[in-house]
Amino acid sequence: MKKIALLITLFMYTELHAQKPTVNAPVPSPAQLQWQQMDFYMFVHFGPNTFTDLEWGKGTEPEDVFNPTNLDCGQWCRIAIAAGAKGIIITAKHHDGFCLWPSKYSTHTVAQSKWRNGKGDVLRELSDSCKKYGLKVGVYLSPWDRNHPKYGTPEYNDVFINMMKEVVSNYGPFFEFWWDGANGEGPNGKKQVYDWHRFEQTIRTIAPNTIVFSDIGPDVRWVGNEKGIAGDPNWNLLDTAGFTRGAGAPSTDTLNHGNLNGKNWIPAECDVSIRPGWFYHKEEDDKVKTPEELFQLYLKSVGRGANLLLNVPPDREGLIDAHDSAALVGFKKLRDESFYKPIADKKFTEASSTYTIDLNQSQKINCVVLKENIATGQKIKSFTVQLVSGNKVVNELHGNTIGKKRILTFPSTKADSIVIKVNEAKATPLLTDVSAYSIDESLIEKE
Ligand code: FUL
Repeated sequence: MKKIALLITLFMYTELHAQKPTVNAPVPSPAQLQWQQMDFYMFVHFGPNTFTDLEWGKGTEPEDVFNPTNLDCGQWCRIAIAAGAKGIIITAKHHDGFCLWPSKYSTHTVAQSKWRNGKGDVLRELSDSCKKYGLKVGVYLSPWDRNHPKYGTPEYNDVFINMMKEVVSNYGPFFEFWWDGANGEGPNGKKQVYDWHRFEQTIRTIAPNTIVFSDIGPDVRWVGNEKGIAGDPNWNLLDTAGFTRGAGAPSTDTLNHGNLNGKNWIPAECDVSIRPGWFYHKEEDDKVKTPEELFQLYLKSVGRGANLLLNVPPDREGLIDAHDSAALVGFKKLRDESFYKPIADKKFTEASSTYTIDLNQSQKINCVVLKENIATGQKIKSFTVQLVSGNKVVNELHGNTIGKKRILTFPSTKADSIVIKVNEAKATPLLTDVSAYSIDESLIEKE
């Protein structure tokens, strides 16, 4: 028995020790890999709901309701940059069907409103501003449309496809295209049978490098909650066969964790609002998440290998409110102060089952950041971080997956070296980066 155990241990050791990382399919596409490095970007919910105080507009709101008195997408961009966000995704059309651009395929758009005498175009202004400020721009287009007279008939699928083509050709390229899975009733009381197959074919043809989000991808999946929290484990893999978007999606638990042996590379995105609602409501001005709360969300999203899509809704002027911008600047400051000066930062190029980081002297640390080389697949199933002081393990942390980035926080511990042990992996893994920090004790992860 003992011999067998020894042989298995030896086999596992040689499997994992000091080798080149092997490719373990599925792997990310170059566009997904690039998108995964973005970590954090902003969501903007803006439209008639901003003016009616609703979350789901009925689709019957007069177009004139939409009337931002002082719209400035440059302000959104400046705030996004101050927050360290890499891009902005806007609700170009929410469930009420109102288009923030003058669409040829709807009569419920900015062009029918009195705003700027019907000449206003939010999507134009945002895409131009993002270009100017070096931010990426993305678009949310709700397939559910409570206004469009064709909704509930096969012709509506053509309308939706035409709208996709219209926004891509006039305002693209987009880094991300967001398909909301909601499917309710339209103006004639009918639900639409979405032609997802054609929607997918269309977007792949007209925007092959755009990352497409929906509950089940094809490129990015919903994380299964709107709280901004990814699971541990968080696999970038998902099985989609037999599932559909919306009601037919995998369980929220599956979306939260992914599938260990999933057939498709579909990483998670954590969408969450800085306020209780997705749209701006004045009475929520004092309910904006604090920098500390945002930092906790960062640990639970980006810190678990997902991307964070943080919604910051502009007000009726068309500006981001001072409560939100202050919280965002505070959030950035906490990240900067925490991560700008590592106590140790070591890069690795050889795959191994054990990684040792010498801290040179005894140091107080409470945060370790690990990065797995996901270009060859996500492999690590279970790992241990040992904090060592004078050859004694003084603290030991356990985790499941690592993925593109894993941030672990723990009560401050004095250590002179850190040992990372890969306990279980799907194939020979490579940790590319291990860094250690001493962050403000009040910021360590809370349940
Ligand atoms: C949901 C929508 O119903 C909400 O209004 C919001 O847009 C959120 C991001 O997605 O499905």
